[in-house]
Amino acid sequence: MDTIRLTLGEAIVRYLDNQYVTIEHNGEMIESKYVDYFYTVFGHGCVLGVGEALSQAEHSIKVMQGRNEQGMAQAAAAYGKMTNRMKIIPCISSIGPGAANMVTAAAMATVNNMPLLLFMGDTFASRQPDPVLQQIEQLHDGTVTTNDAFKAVTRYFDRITRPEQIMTALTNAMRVLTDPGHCGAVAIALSQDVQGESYDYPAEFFRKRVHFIPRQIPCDYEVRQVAEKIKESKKPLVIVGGGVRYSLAGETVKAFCEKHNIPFSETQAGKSAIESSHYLNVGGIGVTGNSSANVLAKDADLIIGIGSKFTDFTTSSKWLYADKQVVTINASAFHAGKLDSIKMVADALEGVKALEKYLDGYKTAYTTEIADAKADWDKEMDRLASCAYSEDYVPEIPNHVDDSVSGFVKATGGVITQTAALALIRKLIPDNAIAVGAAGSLPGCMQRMWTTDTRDAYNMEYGYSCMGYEIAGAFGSKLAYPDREVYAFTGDGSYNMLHSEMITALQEGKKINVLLFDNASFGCINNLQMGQGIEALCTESRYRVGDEPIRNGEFMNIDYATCAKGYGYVTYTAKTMDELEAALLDSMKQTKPTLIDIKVLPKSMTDGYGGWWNVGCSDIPRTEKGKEALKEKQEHLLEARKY
Ligand SMILES: Cc1ncc(C[n+]2csc(CCOP(=O)(O)OP(=O)(O)O)c2C)c(N)n1
Ligand SMILES: [Mg+2]
Repeated sequence: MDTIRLTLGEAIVRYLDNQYVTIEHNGEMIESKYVDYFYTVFGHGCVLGVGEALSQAEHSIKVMQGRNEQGMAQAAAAYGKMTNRMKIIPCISSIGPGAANMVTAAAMATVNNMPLLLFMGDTFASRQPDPVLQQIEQLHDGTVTTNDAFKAVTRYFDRITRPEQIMTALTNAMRVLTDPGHCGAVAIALSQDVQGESYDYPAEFFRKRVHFIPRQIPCDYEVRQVAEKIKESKKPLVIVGGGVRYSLAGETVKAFCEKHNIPFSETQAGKSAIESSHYLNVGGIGVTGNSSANVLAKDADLIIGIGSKFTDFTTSSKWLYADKQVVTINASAFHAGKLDSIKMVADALEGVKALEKYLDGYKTAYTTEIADAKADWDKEMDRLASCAYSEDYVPEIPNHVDDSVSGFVKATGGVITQTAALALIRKLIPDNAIAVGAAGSLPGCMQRMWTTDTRDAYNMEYGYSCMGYEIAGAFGSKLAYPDREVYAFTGDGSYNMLHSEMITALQEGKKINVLLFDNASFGCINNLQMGQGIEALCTESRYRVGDEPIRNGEFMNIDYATCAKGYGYVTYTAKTMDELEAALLDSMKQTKPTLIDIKVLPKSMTDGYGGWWNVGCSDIPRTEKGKEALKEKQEHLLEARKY
């Protein structure tokens, strides 16, 4: 057997440089080199091991310098998503805190089925330096390190204490990363000393490997079962989930819906699989959905979930259509089996294609309902787009501290409403621009209001809704699509949580655009708090008055444009719609990254359109509003699906 003597670090780099993936689409094989970039935050736990190999060994991988491990790994996960899982950016951190910083990102990737490969420095296998700097030292178990925290949030975890173990670990990593149904984060802990230890690896291990991403073919029995339910139904509604995007099934699902006249709604992960302007596209569904999708969902007699995991919030799955039959097409038997469905375990594209055999001349009984629901929503969109501040302005969200709006205007001078800002941004930026977001009130507004006719132009991380993904995710999206404008839609809360990869974007010469919606609040959480009758507390950025709770003071006015200017971003402050328009137009002419600090009125985000979800609340409410909230919850729970 031919062997080659390499250190563990060198073996990892050489192996990853030789991986390719391929998927069949429209009769052609699409092949992609799997690793073009490697992302690092070096520390003593990795700089001399894998770091040495990345620096010295021969390879074709571009190595990037991360700023914060969570941001780095979130950018990498976004890249995996936006390349439709055809590429990854492996990340490496040091031991201890560096590794711990990646746990959040690993969870986020796993929840969203995004491919993410993480390497973390670990304690010495030899135990000679015991404790090494940053070692946790558990008294009850000598084998536990910080890295054990990854076990709860990854689809595969391994710990390497001998250099030859990496061969099975990397084989398993590729299995998980290319698994269409259960793709997620892989974390491989590398003992600090072992990274530099060498081994006679079989040369065969490093040959070019092309990993075929299989399309799960459904079994005929399940196809017939699902087809029967569709044929019995007069008013079905399709939910397009992220699986439709990953399997490149947008065109197929669209043709299916056209042929049978079935309206389709979209989840956050499914948006931009099919064009927004399509006459059957009724838009976002669920708690963050719009009226057209939610009205039709209530009226439907069958829900057809394609590539959706039915998260309660985005699909309102346990209430909106609690009494309706659900059929599913999903590459994962786990997700397909939810909501007591009649399930078809299949790739979205193959599953939809297979149905045709049994649907004969099936057509739904819809007449004008779809167009009517869409027309109603279009009217509402026009209203939202024209919401403007005035003396007698009434905010969209009814529950607020008396001076929430006036106090904000006084402190910042900003008078822009969030809904009008979104409509203007949509009008001005290119249709193929990629919109990236994750948390706060923006995802709800955008699932309702954001439209695009360009594939893969929307990257909303709403499985984990992790604050901080917005900017990191924008950078990852830009690496995937260097020729398209990319916009991070972030609230002030998310911006403050994490924006460190702005510097990496600058360093890499990648233009991202940060749209910072500063309402000086954790706006959506303040809405939830006050909507349940709880007095505002620590959800608005107000100065503390004496020893009083953070509730009544003046609003803080932070000049984010100046902060970002210091990094080297081209920045703008927009307090009026005219200023926002001018800033957007100018930012499109720039080649450097940009940031617009948009001062948006608190409470000016969209309200609900007929969804409901169960949030834990006190069963001994102390206020009238709290009593109402509890009563409403109990009533809804009676109607809700129990499992
Ligand atoms: C990492 C993380 N921590 C906490 C939360 C809970 N959370 C959700 S939204 C939010 C506030 C968001 O504020 P901001 O970004 O300003 O958005 P707004 O609601 O004001 O639009 C918080 C704290 C979260 N989603 N992610
Ligand atoms: Mg905010």
